[in-house]
Amino acid sequence: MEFTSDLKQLISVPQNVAICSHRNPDGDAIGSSLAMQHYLEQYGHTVHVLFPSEYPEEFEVLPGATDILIWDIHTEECKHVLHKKNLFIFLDFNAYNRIDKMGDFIRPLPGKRIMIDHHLYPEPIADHMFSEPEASSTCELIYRFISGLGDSMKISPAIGKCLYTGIVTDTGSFRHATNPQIFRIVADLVERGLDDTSVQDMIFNSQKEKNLRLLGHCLSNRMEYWPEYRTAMIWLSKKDYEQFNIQRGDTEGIVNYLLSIREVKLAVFIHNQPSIVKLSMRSKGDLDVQAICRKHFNGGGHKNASGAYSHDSLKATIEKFKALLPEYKTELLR
Ligand SMILES: [Mn+2]
Repeated sequence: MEFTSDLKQLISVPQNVAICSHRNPDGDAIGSSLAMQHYLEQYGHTVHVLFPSEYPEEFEVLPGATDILIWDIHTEECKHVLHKKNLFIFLDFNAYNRIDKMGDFIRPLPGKRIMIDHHLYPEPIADHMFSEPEASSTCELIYRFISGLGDSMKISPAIGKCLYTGIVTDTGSFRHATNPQIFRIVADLVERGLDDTSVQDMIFNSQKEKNLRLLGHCLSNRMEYWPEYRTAMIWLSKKDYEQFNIQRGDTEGIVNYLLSIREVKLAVFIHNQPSIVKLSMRSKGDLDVQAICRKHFNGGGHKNASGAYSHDSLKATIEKFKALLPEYKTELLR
């Protein structure tokens, strides 16, 4: 990371800052946003964190989480707050369309912009762009941003907790997208007072009973496996959504269970939302699901974890997915 004097000036002189992250914020979005907030507040900045939509309930114990403004819920307050900002920091996304209507609102506003992100194909949406698709998480980049500015001593236990949340969630507990640096970073966070066990409990031991029952239903009744293509699928219908009273976030992580089958290389979770059908794909090794999502289902993300959608019916989407498998047979069996 390289820091211009203009950027150093922006950080060290108090500004009125909006930190924004993407729709359906995950652990990395919320962790990086709150860590950045706690860092900037030490310089006397006035900071608000704004998300287009709600974050999963388990993250509400992170320091500062309950003060986050949600565009879908507090639209007028968000507009009021955003009008006063002179610095916008975009974290864990790299195109205005990832923040929907909030993006349309921010785009014409004056003020400087900083982007820190690890997704592919960034759009030129900021004056200062830190785009590193090789990074494990935006939280890793925030750590490097703070320490690169010579402020390691400002990394408090609270900041450590937020950063560790994003690192653990985006690497699937250090199972993918890792690098040597990430282990050093975590060691440093622990030395700076991070209570890592409490983060693990927050993420992994905070399930509701109904979610465990839903998982059981998915694995028993909604799973298909095609060993000839080393591919497995779980699907959920609108009826399933009603029967299990599925809310936002309840299906998070279900797709990963498919990868726990030794032979599986490609995993897909296909579920029926009110107006569209959504697909979440995961892969092992070199299989690039980002390319599959992009080419066939208007989606994208990362090589081993991507999302997409379809305007076809659930049944037609499943059929389309199945029909694609022969095209990727060589890669799947490699
Ligand atoms: Mn991320």
